[in-house]
Amino acid sequence: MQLRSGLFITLEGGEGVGKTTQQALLAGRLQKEGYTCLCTREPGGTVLGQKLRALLLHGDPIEPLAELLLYAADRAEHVQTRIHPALAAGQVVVCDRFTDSTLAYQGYGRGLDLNLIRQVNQLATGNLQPHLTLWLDLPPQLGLKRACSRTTSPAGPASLPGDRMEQAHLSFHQRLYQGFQELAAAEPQRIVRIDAQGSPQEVAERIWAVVKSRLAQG
Ligand code: Z5A
Repeated sequence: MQLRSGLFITLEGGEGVGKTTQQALLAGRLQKEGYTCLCTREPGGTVLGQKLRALLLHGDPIEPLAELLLYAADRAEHVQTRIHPALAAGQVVVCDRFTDSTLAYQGYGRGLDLNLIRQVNQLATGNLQPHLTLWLDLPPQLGLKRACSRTTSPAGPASLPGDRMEQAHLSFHQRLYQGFQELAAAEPQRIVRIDAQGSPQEVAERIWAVVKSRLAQG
């Protein structure tokens, strides 16, 4: 099934809230319903992005402003070469993290000015905004516990164990959590809170109810 102008969905939240798990479940559900889906992520949704991802998550410490600009470079390449073409082809794009992560991590987490980040986000995206953002709401302690179990999983980690963000102090993750709460409160039309507690299947059903209703709006 093709949508006239595509649908751009982003998954957001702190560490280990289940974004990657839910992205796969949502894509499976969409495909079953006949939609063509692009599953992608930031950072790392392009060849350039994979190189930037390695620098950002596993390289030497980076100054907050330089870090912000590297995320923006990843995003500019990603939007132009992957997201826009998929939307133009009428696909559903499901992206693991996007601009709200920058506000949460570089803004609430690292302390950069939120208005500066908004300007950089606008530049990198050419003002492209997600149609729907699913904020997976899980207390940071629970997310970190899940993330730790993932990094020791025999199935292998989604990102390498103990990356720079995961090693940050709990207070950093609490600031992120507050950030996502404030972002969701400020844009209730776009950002929908999803209770991320319960089994993956239970969370997937909550997500599907929201996506299905969004698809029904055309
Ligand atoms: N970042 C940034 O700073 N600025 C930006 O602008 C952007 C990103 C775009 C990207 O990491 C990093 O980049 C991120 C922010 C920063 N910081 N870090 N680190 P990422 O997105 O690749 O990784 P992550 O955010 O840390 O995600 P994650 O740890 O991969 O978690 P997740 O994708 O949300 O969860 P998961 O992998 O699906 O699940 C984690 C574990 O929990 C796993 O073992 C699952 O099997 C398990 N799980 C999943 N769901 C459940 C439920 N419902 N119950 C129990 N267990 C579950």
